[in-house]
Order: sequence, then structure tokens, then C-alpha cells
Amino acid sequence: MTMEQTFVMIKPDGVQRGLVGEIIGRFEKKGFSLKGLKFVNVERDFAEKHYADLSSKPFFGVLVDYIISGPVVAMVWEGSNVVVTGRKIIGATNPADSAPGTIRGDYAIHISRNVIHGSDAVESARKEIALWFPEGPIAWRSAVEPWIYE
Ligand code: IDP
Ligand code: MG
Repeated sequence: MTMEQTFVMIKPDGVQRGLVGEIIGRFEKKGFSLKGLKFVNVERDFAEKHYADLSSKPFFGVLVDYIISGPVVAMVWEGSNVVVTGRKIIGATNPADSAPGTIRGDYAIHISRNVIHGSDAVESARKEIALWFPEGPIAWRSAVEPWIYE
């Protein structure tokens, strides 16, 4: 079994709406392991770096304004297949298309207020974790791992 890590961020609307505990709970109860956690205000150039791949999109400016509009919760989660499964827990980008039961499906309506970010691939997760956690994630092992993985 190969362990993966993903980067998850609760966006300013998720923080303002009091969804931090709910969102962390969903990843925790699934069985994933929390390996990094910080509550931060991000600067414009940092947000631009995080979303660099989208810099040519027409919504890039409003996206960056949104991400810097309030504090965000930045996290590293670890587990088998956590990148793909994390995206399933989060739901489709546009909440109009996100299935009920997903975070965006349950808690969001509009595409530019979609509550949460999750890395879309192992490689982008690696880059995003390096950007947000230059000190590296916390190395620890959950004592319940044998109850989650055979
Ligand atoms: P993702 O967050 O599901 O990976 P991306 O395509 O990487 O989706 O887009 C990053 C973020 O940019 C989205 O989560 C959303 O906040 C915003 N976004 C994406 N597409 C649009 C759009 O068409 N209009 C406004 N905002 C958008
Ligand atoms: Mg994305």
C-alpha cells in the first residue's frame, strides 16, 4: 500500500460560515491522517503562486481576491489514494454539479464561493504542500492505522 499526501484548504467562505470543524471531521472520520494544519491570512502574491496554473483564466483576478479576503485553513492529509478520494469528498468544482453528500454539494451554491480546495493530482499536491508547508508536514503515525488498513 502506498501512502499519499494531499493539500486541502478551507477557503475564506468556509471559515466565515463556521464549516472548519465539519470539514476536518469529514476527512478525519474517513480515516485519513492530519499531517499539517495552519490558520493563515495569505498575501496576494502567495495566492497568485498557489493558483499560477489558472493565471490565464478570466476569473483569475476575482479568484485571488476571494482567497485573500479572509483567513484560510491550510492542511495536509495523508492516506491511501487521498488525492482522488479527497476530491470525491470535496465534490465537483461547480457546486451546481456537486453531488449531495460531498462538501461542496452540501454546503455551497456558487462556483466562486465553493468553500474548499483540494489538490487535483499527486504532483500538484507535492508542489502545493511545498509552497504552504516549506517546513514540511508533521511526521507521526496514527495508532488506529491497523484498524483502517489491513
Ligand atoms: P478545483 O478547485 O475544483 O480544483 P479549478 O478548476 O482548479 O477547480 O479552479 C480553482 C478555483 O477557481 C475553483 O475552486 C473556483 O473557486 C474557481 N473557479 C473555477 N472556475 C471558475 C469559474 O468559471 N468562475 C469563477 N470561479 C471559478
Ligand atoms: Mg484545482
